[in-house]
Amino acid sequence: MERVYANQLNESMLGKDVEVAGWVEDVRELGAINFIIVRDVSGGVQVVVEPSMLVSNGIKVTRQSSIKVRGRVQRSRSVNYPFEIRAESLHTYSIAKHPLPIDPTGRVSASLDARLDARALDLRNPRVAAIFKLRHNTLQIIRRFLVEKGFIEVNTPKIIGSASEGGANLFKFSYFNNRQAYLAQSPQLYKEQLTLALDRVFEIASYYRAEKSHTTRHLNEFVSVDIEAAYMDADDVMGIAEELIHNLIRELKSKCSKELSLVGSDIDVPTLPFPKVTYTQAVEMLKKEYNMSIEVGDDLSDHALRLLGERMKSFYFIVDWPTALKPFYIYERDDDPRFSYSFDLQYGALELASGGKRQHDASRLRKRLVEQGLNPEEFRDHLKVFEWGMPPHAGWGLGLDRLMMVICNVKNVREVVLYPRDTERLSP
Ligand code: AMO
Repeated sequence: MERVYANQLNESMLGKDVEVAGWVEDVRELGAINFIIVRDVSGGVQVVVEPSMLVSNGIKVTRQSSIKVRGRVQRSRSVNYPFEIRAESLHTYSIAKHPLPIDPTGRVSASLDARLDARALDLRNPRVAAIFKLRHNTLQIIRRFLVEKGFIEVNTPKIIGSASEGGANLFKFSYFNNRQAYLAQSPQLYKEQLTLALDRVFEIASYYRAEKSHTTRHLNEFVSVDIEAAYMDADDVMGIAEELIHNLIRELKSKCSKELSLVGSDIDVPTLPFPKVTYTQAVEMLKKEYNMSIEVGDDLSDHALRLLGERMKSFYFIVDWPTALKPFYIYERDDDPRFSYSFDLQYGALELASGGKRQHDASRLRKRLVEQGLNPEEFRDHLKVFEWGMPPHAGWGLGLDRLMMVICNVKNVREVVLYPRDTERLSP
């Protein structure tokens, strides 16, 4: 008999025999007649069972045990379940051993740490599962959007021989003879090189940063959506970012309204174009309106971004950052090289993405490496590509985990990552 999922039960199945498989969410023993709620990934179903069915090899079937039920579909009197199954047989695959570390129904609340320690079980909570269904849909929609825009999906190495984002935050390891190796902080150098022949590329992958700080938005391993496109400039790729986010939220709202409401998200489809503030305007605003002691050239601190986020609560870009604050590969503005064709995409105080137009001239790139205290020798393999007819190009990297925080309306990035890695967490 073919397995049906809880959400597939319908009028046409009344009187027919079906089989459902899942876990026991609830048991209500009312003497001669017992009800259990069997839940699977799609939802819950009420099952009427004989008391003897709830014992397997002399052991009582507990909540969360994995079972299969076969029986006839009938109407139910329950307000929550229009149909129920009168069990003809119940097979127990495995008994859940109590006490369990958390209650995945959410009736007994648990700390985020306790939930992460029992993540596989935590995912049986429909609210938590909804986060990861939204994440899955987000990935599907982003992939489709970028492919439609002519981008080719690529996979670049995560074990690399030179820093992609400069010296800080690198995970180093010694394994390869006479050669220091690193875990990739981003696909930056490769995605740029690939524009030479493939024109438009994107990659969705995990990256690694030795972040020492323990915040609600930093992890040591995070997923980034990266794009890079030949013959585009910063404005072009900002346009792609805002269109992507606009389409994504619109599609999620139409396809995943159930999941959005389960996670308590009421995100609106943002209007296009997203507002743009130049870095210099942001600094002036912070000085004048918030009396902050900040000068042009200073980085925007968390505090500064929080103040800006109070005024700009949704998506907006901060553009034209000082060249010195941006990595070596960013292109200086033609009209004033102290500033660059760069941007950060913000959601209120939260940085979601950064990007810009890239330096495509080999000698200027070499000069920028030196200015940033990096050794051009270590970038020899990268620099030589720039002597093979490099096109002008631009791109961005969008933190998927942070984007999911915004979509799911959660404050801690760990909520939207299955098995987060941070200075305090290496398992499960
Ligand atoms: P950047 O370093 O700003 O840019 O990273 C891009 C985006 O990745 C996310 N992010 C993180 N998310 C969680 N934990 C972290 N430790 C973490 N670090 C970064 C953020 C951030 O905006 N190569 C450039 C992008 C480009 O220019 O194309 C880069 O990596 O959402």
